[in-house]
Amino acid sequence: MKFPSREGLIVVDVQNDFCAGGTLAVPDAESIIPVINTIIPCFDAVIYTKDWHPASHISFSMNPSYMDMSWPVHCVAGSAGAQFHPKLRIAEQSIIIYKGTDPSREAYSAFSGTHLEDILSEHGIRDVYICGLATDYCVKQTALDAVGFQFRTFLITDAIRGVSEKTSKKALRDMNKQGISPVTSEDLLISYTLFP
Ligand code: VGL
Ligand code: ZN
Repeated sequence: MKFPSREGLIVVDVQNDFCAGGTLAVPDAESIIPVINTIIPCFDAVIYTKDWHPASHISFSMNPSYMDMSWPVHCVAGSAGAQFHPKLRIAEQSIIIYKGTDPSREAYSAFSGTHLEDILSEHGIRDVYICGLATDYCVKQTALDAVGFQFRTFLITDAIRGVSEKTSKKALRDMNKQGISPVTSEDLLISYTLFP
């Protein structure tokens, strides 16, 4: 008998510093939170990632240019800016992944320097659905790595927001080229209603 494939949701970096009032606020970031909250029950497992940098992280700059991947100080481990946005629903028995913890290395992907691949495999998850912040950086790299690790990878297009429109458009093209399928929260809710 074939095991059914279990489905995991990866919620990337929905943290205060990436939302309005944060040090690296992504435009319109908060509008994805109610969308994410409604789809959480559709999944067998929910993995939340946190950008979690030491105060001396290599990406931090007093004069950040963004385009060269230098950023203002953000998501310092343990700080208020690194906490989840207070409106984000945290599923019961959720898994939290901390990334970017090495001071000398940038790590956009949730698989980079973490045990995420093992955790997904241990939970029997072969299909991963990705949402969160930011489309053009951590969402993109997480999705591309998921494909690289042979997960069937989906992008929830109404539950992501990017730093810039131009780089987000390119990110969507790059992800599409690698076989990442776009879905909407509505698709997920409909199929969950039909096949709970
Ligand atoms: C991110 C820039 C720097 C992200 C994290 O979550 O996309 N972007 N650190
Ligand atoms: Zn970061």
